[in-house]
Amino acid sequence: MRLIGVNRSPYTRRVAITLAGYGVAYEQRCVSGFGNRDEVRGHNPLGRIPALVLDDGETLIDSGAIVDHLDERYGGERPTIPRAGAERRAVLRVAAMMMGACDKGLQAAYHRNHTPVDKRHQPWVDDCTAQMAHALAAVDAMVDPAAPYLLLGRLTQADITAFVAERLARFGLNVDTAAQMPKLYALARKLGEEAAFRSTEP
Ligand SMILES: N[C@@H](CCC(=O)N[C@@H](CS)C(=O)NCC(=O)O)C(=O)O
Repeated sequence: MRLIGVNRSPYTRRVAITLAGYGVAYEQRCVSGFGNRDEVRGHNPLGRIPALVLDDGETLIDSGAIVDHLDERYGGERPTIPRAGAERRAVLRVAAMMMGACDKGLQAAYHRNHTPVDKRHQPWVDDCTAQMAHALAAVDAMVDPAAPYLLLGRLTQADITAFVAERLARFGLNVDTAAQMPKLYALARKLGEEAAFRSTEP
């Protein structure tokens, strides 16, 4: 199995953490959508990472679809997204917020990185960053500092997506998460010490 993408991408890291959490052996090809467009398009016509090339050659694209497959294949009774019911809806709600937060954060970063200085529109960057910050604050409010994980007392995609979104906000957009979302910041630091998170550090 080969993971296509660099772990500084929150979506790729999400998949890498999920693979590591399940103890699945995989190789990784560290390419980025912008830096290695042609190679990435060979796996995903959209030119985006991550992609996951399975052992039989089938290629999966988009972190959500990849995680869905990993849960089906390796999740057993404890998939990272529960299979049905209220628990599934709760995890999907957090994951949707956190992946959406990453989308907004990257829109701001792409604008900053790909727009000539005289064409930059700071209100747009500020609006994207505010959307990301509001979503992170909503998840911060859900954190119980006494609990090891956000939901269900075990690692789910709620934690994994919150972790990657917090990191993108902190390191990619200079959001002071320690001050603005202190419980989420503390949870992310705690998760960062777990093997699946540590071993996928970019
Ligand atoms: N919804 C996708 C988003 C993937 C995505 O936006 N990846 C970024 C890297 S962080 C990318 O490849 N961007 C290049 C581009 O959009 O051209 C997922 O969850 O996998």
